[in-house]
Amino acid sequence: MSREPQVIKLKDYQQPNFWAKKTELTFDLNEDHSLVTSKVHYQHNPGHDRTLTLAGLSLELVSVHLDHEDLNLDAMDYSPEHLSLKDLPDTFALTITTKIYPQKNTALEGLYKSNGKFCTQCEPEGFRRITYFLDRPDVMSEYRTTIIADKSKYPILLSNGNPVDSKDLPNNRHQMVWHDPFPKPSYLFALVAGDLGCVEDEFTTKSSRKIKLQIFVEKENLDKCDFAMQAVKDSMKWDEDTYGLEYDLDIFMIVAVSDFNMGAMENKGLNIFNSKYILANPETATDSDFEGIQSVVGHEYFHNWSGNRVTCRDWFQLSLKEGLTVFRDQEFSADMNSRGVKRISDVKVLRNSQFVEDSGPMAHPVRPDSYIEINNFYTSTVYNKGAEVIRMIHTILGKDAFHKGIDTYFNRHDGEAATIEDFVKAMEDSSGASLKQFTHWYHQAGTPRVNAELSHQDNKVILKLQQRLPMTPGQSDKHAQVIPITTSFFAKDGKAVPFLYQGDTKTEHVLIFDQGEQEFVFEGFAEEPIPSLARSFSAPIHLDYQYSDEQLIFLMTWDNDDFNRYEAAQNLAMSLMKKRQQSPSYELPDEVLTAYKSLLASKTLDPRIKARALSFPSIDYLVSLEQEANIEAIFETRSWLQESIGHSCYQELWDAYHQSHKQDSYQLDAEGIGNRELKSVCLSLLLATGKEDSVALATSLFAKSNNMTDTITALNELSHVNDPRRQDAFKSFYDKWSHDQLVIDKWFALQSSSYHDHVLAHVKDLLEHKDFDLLNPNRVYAVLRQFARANPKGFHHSNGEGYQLIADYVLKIDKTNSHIAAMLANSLSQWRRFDKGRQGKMVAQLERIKAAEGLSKDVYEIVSKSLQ
Ligand code: 0A1
Ligand code: ZN
Repeated sequence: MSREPQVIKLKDYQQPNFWAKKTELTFDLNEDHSLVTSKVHYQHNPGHDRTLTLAGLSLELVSVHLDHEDLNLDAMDYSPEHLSLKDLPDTFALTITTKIYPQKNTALEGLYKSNGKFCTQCEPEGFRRITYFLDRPDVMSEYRTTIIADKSKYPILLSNGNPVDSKDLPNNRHQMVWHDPFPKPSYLFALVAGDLGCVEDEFTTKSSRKIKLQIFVEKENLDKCDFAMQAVKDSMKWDEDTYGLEYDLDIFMIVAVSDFNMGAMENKGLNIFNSKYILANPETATDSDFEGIQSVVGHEYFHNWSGNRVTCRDWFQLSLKEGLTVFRDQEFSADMNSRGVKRISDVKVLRNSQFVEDSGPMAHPVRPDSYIEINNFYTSTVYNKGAEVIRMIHTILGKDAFHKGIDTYFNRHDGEAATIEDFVKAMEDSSGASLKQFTHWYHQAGTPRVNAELSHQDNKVILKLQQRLPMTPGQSDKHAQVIPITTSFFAKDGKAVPFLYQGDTKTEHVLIFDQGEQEFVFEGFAEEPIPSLARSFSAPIHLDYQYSDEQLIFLMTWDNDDFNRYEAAQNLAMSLMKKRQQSPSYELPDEVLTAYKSLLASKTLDPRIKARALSFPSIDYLVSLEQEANIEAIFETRSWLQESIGHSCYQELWDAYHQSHKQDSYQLDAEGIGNRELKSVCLSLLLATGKEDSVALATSLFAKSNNMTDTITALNELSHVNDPRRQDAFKSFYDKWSHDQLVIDKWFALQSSSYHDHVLAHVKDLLEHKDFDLLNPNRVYAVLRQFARANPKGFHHSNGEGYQLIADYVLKIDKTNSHIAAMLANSLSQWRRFDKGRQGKMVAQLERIKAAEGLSKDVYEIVSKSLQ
């Protein structure tokens, strides 16, 4: 960085001097450059200065007209980054023409080209790469967009809203005009131009309006859109049934593109997706790909209300739309599939990314109060912890009051740019409850640690809770938070005990724990029960309760909350690993093995819950729980646990594998998905033993598989095998799928996360492979992010070469796409969690990045905060 970048602060928020009422855009799309003309009708904001300063980025200014006057550019105050006009009247139209180069735009923000198509990404600040504008979310304007392009190359021309006009022009060009009647901020603007195929369907809303649904993809992919289309219809129906929210335009369009920085984008009426979240059929996509598609399609659709109809006043309020929309998409998926399994998946994501983030130098509140680059704040804290905060409001107020609150929020703020306070106020007003203390969840970073102790006297149980919120960067003085602890108790016969609390007797109560230390007294216990606390993960906390292994086995068997049953298995695994670390001769006792065997044998348990109980906490999560983690010891004990279970339960795992393996039939339903997941976990534990027949089993599954889920299960296992069967499998996979980019991403990713001994050299080879493309985010993620995040053995090799490789690529990629470079740089930020040797090596790479000439502010923010 040549100079210290500016820090943007929430407390400095001010309304703009002018509002943009109407925006008319004309795009003249060409092969070398494009011309954009924006005619914006501005209105003065009373009481504010009469200077209008518009944001730009890498823009070439061609002309400016103020109403009808052609302004002399030589006398104007402008640069590629801004354009400023003084002493303006109350209302006026400003017409600006800019010249831009979408073909050279590798940042994938603003207008760019992907695979021959023009497309846009404007959130958060990409619109300023198109034209000079008040590119901030509180400026909402009605858009009319004209697109002009070559008719043969770009027969499809799309923008937000409804199509209003189209015509042919001379020189084989044509134009299309779109009008979006809903005022929106510039970050929701979208344009697409290309030669695309379209899958069409229809949805009839609850008020009997017919909505045309269109998914645009490259023509060879038209057969891979059915699942996504069904997800659109399911989302529309779910939002009507659950919240009474109906779609508003006459047409809803989705376009899939192959170069995209994130998952997808909710542009009004024209969602643009990373093709990974649209294209799927059972031959090319895994069960988890299908789940991802359903939840991302839902997420973007739900933004039409939580994000578009009611948007954010400023980017500090990002969680207002993202936390709420993630909560909505999580609930949608839970309703469409298994609620328990979904909760386990969501908590896993939270622990593996948000808890890790919250315990490191990038920890920030759900509503941050400052940033250097807003792109760095599309984090799991804003998204996933934000969703947990909404979920806690739901738990505390109850479903009915929560839904009333949502109604109030949308009715009150429809068409506005709102704040998190507005949301909380709507919840308070409609429920009568005070959420004042609750809002600490929005302002305080860090994962609370809750310590629980239980005592039993006569027929009473006393639960003593203590909470502590760790210090995080810039925040040392913390307040007690309101933590809902959903609680049940089990008697020795495995039944939930009805108990008396606050005048009510039932088997489950939500405790509102809002002081540093608090005692809860319950009545109705004939014997000392076993507690089941924070059921369904009722709050995003670390809960410490000293269970014995025997109690954990009991809960694994009897708890009727799917999540807590899984949780007991996780805690048991952690307890066993700890015992092994403390005493290297420790072996699994018979009771533990019997518990795992009966879990596998259970006729009633959902196979997916079985599978999850048999998969153990990730290395990253285990590291995040330690001060200076001994990663080798963590790695060894985790492998020991898998290997011990594999050896001792070999026959049971073998049997469960074969019972789940329905060779000839493939079903994309709960039973099929459950069987495939259980089969995968069994195979993994069998292979942990290294036994020859387990490798043969994986090889045979790979050879005979008729669907991508089984193929990837087998290839993943073979990827760690140190013999030619690994290379053979990868070669035949590549030969079969080299034409399909999304499948080849899997091929790259599995090799990058392999635990074989020479993986670093192998990753370097992959980076030289003819199909590797530094400009394609999915490919960069498949190789580099996968290596840094999913291969702790390779990335954290004690020679530090993994860190060096990532730093080399951060610097390379920063020159073309700073957003992706910053995400990659983040993988070095957890250095404090490791031993002194690794710390030194990670810091050296962070210092090297920080010292580089011409660093983007995205990467600068990550590395400088990591080093603080
Ligand atoms: N609002 C989108 C996320 C998104 C953010 C930034 C992007 O490009 C820089 C793209 C998408 C969502 O939550 O789905
Ligand atoms: Zn979102």
